[in-house]
Amino acid sequence: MKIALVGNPNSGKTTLFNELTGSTAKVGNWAGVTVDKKEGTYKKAKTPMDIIDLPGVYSLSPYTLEEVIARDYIVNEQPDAIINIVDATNLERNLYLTTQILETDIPVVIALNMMDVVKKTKDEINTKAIEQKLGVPVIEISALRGENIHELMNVVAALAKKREPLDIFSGTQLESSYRSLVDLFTKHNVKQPCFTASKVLENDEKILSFDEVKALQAEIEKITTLTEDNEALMADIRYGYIDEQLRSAIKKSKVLGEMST
Ligand code: BGO
Repeated sequence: MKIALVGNPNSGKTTLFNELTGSTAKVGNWAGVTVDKKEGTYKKAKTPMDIIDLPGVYSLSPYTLEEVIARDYIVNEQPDAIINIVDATNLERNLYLTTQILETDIPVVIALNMMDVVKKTKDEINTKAIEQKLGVPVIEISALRGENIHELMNVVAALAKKREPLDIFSGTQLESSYRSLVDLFTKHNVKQPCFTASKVLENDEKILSFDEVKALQAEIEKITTLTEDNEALMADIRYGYIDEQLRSAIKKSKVLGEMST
């Protein structure tokens, strides 16, 4: 089983990777670039799992080398599962990446890290509510303290082969374009049609330049007009979704709530 670790910089990805792989870890480079590629094996499962640590990213946009490496790996290499490590002390920001990962059909477990810090601040996170809203397991961990790691990996081992992609577009002004693009890409066997549709709506030039997408340019233009405003509009839709769906699952302690306003 091939498992990819994906998360924001500073979410605790290296700490979790080291905890999972120990002395099996090997560091190389991603092909042709000087970005670290770390791989290792989690040996404590019934069947050992290959763990690959993708570069820390805030988004699956095409702007940084790290983002391109992460998303090319997810779309082209199709890992068996993704562990999306999320910093629980900075949930809304981290979930921006999560919504993009969930637009693929790859099985995902969210590892809600830094729970030792959250418990100290007395913030409340309703993990079950997040699971229900996002449709994937959410496991509270502390990578630093090695807490709940085995439970996390048991859940990873039990994941199904495919997952319904997340749909953040219901009721938004891009809903009908999104649905038409998904239909178009599905019909033409484009990889990860939902993720690709969402990236096209972001006016993502790298995705638009892929041969399989470029070949459909005329049909895409019939469905939607892409402008420079699309990227900001998509960011609003993503944060709008996070806010609307997950507001009730996160309760900041008074002190922190007051500090953050
Ligand atoms: C420093 N709990 C807590 N409390 N901290 C954690 C946890 C957790 O579950 N997981 C990770 N950290 P990386 P990326 C540091 O390095 O794994 C901490 O970028 C410090 N360093 O220890 O590197 C972890 O790979 C000095 O903290 O993240 C690290 O994703 C003072 O989160 C940081 C304080 O973890 C980032 C912390 C010199």
